[in-house]
Amino acid sequence: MRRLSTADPGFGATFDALLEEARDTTTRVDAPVAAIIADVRARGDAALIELTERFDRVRLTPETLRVTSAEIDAAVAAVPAPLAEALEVAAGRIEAFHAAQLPSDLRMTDAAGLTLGMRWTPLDAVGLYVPGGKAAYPSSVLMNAIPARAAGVGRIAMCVPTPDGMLAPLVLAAARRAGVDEIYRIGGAQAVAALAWGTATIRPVDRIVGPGNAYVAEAKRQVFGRVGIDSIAGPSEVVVLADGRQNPRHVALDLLAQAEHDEAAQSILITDDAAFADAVAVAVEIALQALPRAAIAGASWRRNGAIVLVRDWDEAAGLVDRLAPEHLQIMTAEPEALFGRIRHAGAAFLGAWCPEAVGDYVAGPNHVLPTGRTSRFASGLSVYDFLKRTTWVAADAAALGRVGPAAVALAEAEGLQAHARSIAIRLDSGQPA
Ligand code: HSO
Ligand code: ZN
Repeated sequence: MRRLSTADPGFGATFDALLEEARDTTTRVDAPVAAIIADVRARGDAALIELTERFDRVRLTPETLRVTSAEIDAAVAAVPAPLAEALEVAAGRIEAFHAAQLPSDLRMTDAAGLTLGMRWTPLDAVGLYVPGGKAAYPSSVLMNAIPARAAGVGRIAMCVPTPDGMLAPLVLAAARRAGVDEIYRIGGAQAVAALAWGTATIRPVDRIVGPGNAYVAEAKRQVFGRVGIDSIAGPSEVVVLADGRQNPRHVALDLLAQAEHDEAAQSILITDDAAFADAVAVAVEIALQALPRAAIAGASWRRNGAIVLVRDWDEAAGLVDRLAPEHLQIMTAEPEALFGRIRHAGAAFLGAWCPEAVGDYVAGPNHVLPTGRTSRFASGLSVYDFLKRTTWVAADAAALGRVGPAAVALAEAEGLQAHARSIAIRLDSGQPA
């Protein structure tokens, strides 16, 4: 963990170095991924079955590739009631927030008499990748599938690897609650290839979303263009802005909640109170001793963590914009006013009673967010990721008469005579037919 102060003479250079540090150390796997995609394209289900036996030690047939609805029923029944209720609280709240995002179509008639519109249409089919093993987060199933459903996507196909046959019941229960019943027990680059290109048993989709390991991320990159993809998620980040009136033990756990995701995660505290900074540093060490994931959280905190002392909140706001963090927590006297002075963050959590973890599960907004400073130009997952726009124009003879001559002039300047004449012929006749 680094301690920085904006009052230090070398602060500018140290902070620049912090911004530039590459935390994502994933190895390059483009060649093996290209080979897997080519294999799935060439041999379809047979390739999926072979690769799944090799990587997940599971023998499938074309009949057992897909999880049956009886298996999903059994998984739902296996979820203890309190967990099922928690899943319902989360799903209901995520659903309500995403349904509220649905945009309306645009329609306007302008001074020239043209009617202009923009219409939203959901995607036909979406593929959802869910990592297997320990990283199979049921909350992420909800966060990816519910917005697609809310947008009106007709078909959602989910892929989840089942190493040694293991499939968490809560993942299936989350899928069922989110309205996903087309689930395949395949993972890795082969699953992404199947979703993009289709096989005899898996129909192709139009867009693939969901986190995955380096192979999955690279496969998404390679199928991009044939299908749409979401942004490639890097290690998680949080910036906490807290004044000296906050509870250092609360802030310590907020920092560690992010750190426990991944050794490459980054947690940064920005405060205007030096004694508070010391207290949080101590509280982190104490809290670490009681955490089951202390090895991961501790490594993340030591390697990538930072505490930055600022002179005032304006200075803090400037630093946050340069960090453009995935998550921003603001624990000051007037969090909303301070938030108004910050432009770049994937998602913000305002006040002492709003830890980021509440947003990971039950608040309602999405937890799939831009990482690695990309909140400068990117946003979290929403219904917009599952909708597309079609613009439309309607004109009558009078409207064409008003705007047509300008188009003819521009078409002629571009040397495109068919363009020019397709308009001019109508202007000359004064008749649409
Ligand atoms: N904080 C993670 C999401 C997550 N947390 C899933 C718990 N489960 C990235 O936003
Ligand atoms: Zn989290």
